[in-house]
Amino acid sequence: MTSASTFPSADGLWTGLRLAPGAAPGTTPDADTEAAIAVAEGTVRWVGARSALPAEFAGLPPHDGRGALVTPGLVDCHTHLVYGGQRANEFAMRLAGASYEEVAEAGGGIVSSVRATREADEDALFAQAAPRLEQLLADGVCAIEIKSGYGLALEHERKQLRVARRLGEAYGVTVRTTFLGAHALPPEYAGRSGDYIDLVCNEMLPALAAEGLVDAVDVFCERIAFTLAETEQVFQAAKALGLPVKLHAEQLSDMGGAALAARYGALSCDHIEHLSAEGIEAMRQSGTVAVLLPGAYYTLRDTHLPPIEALRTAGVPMAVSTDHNPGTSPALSLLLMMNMACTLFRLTVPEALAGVTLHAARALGLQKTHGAIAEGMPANFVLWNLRDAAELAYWFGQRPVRSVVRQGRIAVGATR
Ligand code: DI6
Ligand code: FE
Repeated sequence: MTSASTFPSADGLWTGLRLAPGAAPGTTPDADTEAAIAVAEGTVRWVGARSALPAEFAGLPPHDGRGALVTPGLVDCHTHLVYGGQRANEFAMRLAGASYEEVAEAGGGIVSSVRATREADEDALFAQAAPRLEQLLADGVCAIEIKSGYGLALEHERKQLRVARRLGEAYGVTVRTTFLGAHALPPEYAGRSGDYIDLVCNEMLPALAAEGLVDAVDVFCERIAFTLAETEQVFQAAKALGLPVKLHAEQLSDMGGAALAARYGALSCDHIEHLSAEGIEAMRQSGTVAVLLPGAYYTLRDTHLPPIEALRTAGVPMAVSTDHNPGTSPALSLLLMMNMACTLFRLTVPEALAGVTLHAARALGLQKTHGAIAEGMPANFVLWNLRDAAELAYWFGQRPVRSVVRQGRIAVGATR
């Protein structure tokens, strides 16, 4: 177990750096110009070409970057990291020919993770999620979203969200919690979906929000999950509490979820393989981020591509995330997701990099503190053993991290 408070401070002058394109918006040194970052009290005070460093920072204690490529700390903006058990058996079922929907209808799927999550206590859930978080952090993740949705009852959703908060404290990583009580219908509510949504809206969400456990609210709007009307009911409950919303939208079919979410000013719409032109236009107008989840697309062997070119043309910001979950995306590398976003979805490398930094931060409402290296922001950046930014998406299965500065501390690879 790591204790964040034991990481050394990153305060000082970081030199010998090469900034990846887009890493420090507003500064222009290219990757061949030596860059420097001045950090004081855990905050970036200055970033730019070393030759332009203001004298006031020149005397700070040095950290030699030795030519490392630098990006902002990565942001994994859509995960279901906290759950009990795993579902390799369903992977085997699908290999034998069953579809995701058939597995769900046979009592597997989300509901089997619900059983295992309910059986586990908080410490057990923490112990199971911690090694998964460590894998993601090893790729340079500095902020992560963690959803509930495998408890589907007040006490069990609470357990998941509390574990999410504890993980953030233990590892010194920014965690945004998202309440996904409307992820699946719990077995005890079979045939009573309306009653369950009432419970989500009137009891679970208000109680968990009052406990400070909810940063945003999400719904799985899909044929095998909740309808558009049920989704709107949850959004209204969120709005009444002043909480931002997000949506699992148009993953398996076009439900019109994205346009609804956009009307509620959603931070993001996620998956969106079946997103319509109207959905794109609504997202453009509301400034909603499109979160692409190539790990789920890959695992489900989906062939229906999200409308990347139309999103690009409309200027809708695109983020990329792991969607880490035990059913459809047991992915533990955000770099691998960059590779898949490029290979499967044809994102460019700069798009994929912005997708796991700038736009991912925005999908969490964290754009003031994460996703860029900028004066006044907490110091979150990664030094890579790479020459070229394209290598971030090019290699897969490699772990090229050299050092991670997370929340002003050197969480990996102290260099002094
Ligand atoms: N969409 C997904 O891909 C996951 N949840 C969701 O709403 C699947 C979750 C699971 O199968 O456990
Ligand atoms: Fe998901």
